[in-house]
Amino acid sequence: MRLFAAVQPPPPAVAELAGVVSEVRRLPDADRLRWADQQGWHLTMAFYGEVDEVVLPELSARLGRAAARHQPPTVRLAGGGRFGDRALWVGMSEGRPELERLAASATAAGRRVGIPMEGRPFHGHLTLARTRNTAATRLRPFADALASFQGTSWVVTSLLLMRSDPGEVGQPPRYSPVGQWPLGREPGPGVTVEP
Ligand code: 3AM
Repeated sequence: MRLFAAVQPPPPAVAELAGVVSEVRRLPDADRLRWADQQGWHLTMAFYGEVDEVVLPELSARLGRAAARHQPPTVRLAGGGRFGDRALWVGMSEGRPELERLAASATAAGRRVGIPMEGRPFHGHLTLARTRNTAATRLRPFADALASFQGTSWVVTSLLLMRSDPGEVGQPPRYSPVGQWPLGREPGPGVTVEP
């Protein structure tokens, strides 16, 4: 299964961002983009790629211990940007150093269970939309429209292990949580890990 570690904004932060995104989606050509489903909005901490299920218990244990070592950071989503004309994202104005450290721990957890981790630097973004392979759409107007966005701050309370499954043709991938661990304290018996 295709896995990555992430943190997710809480419902009020999702609602706030959804309001801004609905404005941005009124721009010309917005319907040519593949907009991420807001239920799956996340900040990626580490990308593991295709991982054999047998690794899941050890990866989960390591992610739980890593999460426990990090105090819950306060983060704020702000501004917009793009990766070339491939992906449109909202950035962060608060909490980036803390999330970068959490991302380093999530990356180390993957490496220790034998996943070949790429050395991509942490960026600190929440992907909102991707362009379709077949249609070249300029993302700059969308990124510009997000430039003045300053979200309300929120506290990251947990680290998630997410599974990514390909969506229908033309649709974004579907993300589902496989495990979730609290930040700053030992995981209790209520932790869910579903292979
Ligand atoms: O939604 P974002 O952009 O934060 O871009 C992919 C997505 O992150 C990223 O993993 C997340 C879930 O798919 N991703 C995909 N392939 C990747 C790779 N080879 C990758 N990140 C790093 N290396």
